[in-house]
Amino acid sequence: MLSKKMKEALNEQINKEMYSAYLYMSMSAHSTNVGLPGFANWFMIQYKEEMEHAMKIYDYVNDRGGKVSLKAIDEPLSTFKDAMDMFQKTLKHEQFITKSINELVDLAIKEKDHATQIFLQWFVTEQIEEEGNDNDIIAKLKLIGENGNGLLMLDKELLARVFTPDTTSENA
Ligand code: OFO
Repeated sequence: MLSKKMKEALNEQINKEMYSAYLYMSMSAHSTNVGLPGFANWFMIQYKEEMEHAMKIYDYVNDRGGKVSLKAIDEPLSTFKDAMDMFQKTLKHEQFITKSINELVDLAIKEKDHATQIFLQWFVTEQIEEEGNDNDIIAKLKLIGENGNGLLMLDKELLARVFTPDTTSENA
């Protein structure tokens, strides 16, 4: 059984993951609109991953006998200066999510909730990958600078990203 505090914090995290999905869906739409199908693909896969994160927590709250309560999802930004702006905002958002996951772990430790501590380890590891991916793409965008050909080459590279469902999830 989850404590009230733990359940509320996990429900908040479901909302943050749903907002993440919404934000990346919006970046995907923007990328399509400015003629960058590879970036659009990358962000759409990111959207799917975030939905998976939300569902992972949703299932966990249910499995532990808690009640999932869904909250309103904030409206995401819909216009961006350029590709660098999208990825800098993505990195900043992921750093916020990492902080939020770390706070959940702190709470699970405080509540002596061992099951939730173990559950959250997957998210701790995932955040290393998420921030790493964003930093890699930001580094490439810095090299590209104002070079249009470079941007189109990176767009082609991002078009190759495929969605790999998480097999550890109940919804996989
Ligand atoms: Fe982007 O990792 Fe979930 O939110």
